[in-house]
Amino acid sequence: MGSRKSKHIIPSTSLTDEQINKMCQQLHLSTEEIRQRHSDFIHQYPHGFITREQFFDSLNEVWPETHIDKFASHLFVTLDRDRNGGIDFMEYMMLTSKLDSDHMNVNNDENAYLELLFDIFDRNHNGYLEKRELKPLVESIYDLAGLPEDERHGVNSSHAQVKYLLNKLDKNGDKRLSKQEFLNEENWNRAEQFGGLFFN
Ligand SMILES: [Ca+2]
Ligand SMILES: [Ca+2]
Ligand SMILES: [Ca+2]
Repeated sequence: MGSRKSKHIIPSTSLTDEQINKMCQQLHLSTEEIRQRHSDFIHQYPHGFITREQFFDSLNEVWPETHIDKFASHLFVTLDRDRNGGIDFMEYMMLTSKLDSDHMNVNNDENAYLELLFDIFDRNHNGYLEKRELKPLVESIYDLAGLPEDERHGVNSSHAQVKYLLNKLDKNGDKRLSKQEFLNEENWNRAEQFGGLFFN
């Protein structure tokens, strides 16, 4: 047959023992729990993956009043590890493992939220958030917090907020944030002005 589009997703509705074992180890869940979640997942997504459109729709349900598109794009790219344009069960479980909640309501676990943000925005996967990665992070948080465009200037411009965050969180002064620096609760207490947007 002729050439296929590169973004061809092969429907997969079964789980191999190997996949189950891997998830048991990585996510600290029992085999039964994984099978149950898989069965729920397949019930909701009979082809075995979440399309980009479905993903955006479900986030829109969680945050109906906010502009989630940019954040959703970043999140989708992070989750779609094999870059095939769909989130399969294993990719999906990486998200739920970080957010132990059905609706991403993570107020009671700020660290999980921050860790997820770190992973999403560390786009080159080098273990640091650099300036150019912090800007989209700030913009996404503004979107999620519903900060109007016309209020994003002066001290609230993304440029100023990146500077502010680096000033508060970058403890060793290398102009980038390690995960440790980013997850440090004490640092965030000092960066309260911005942190309020995360946790309100
Ligand atoms: Ca995928
Ligand atoms: Ca990085
Ligand atoms: Ca640093």
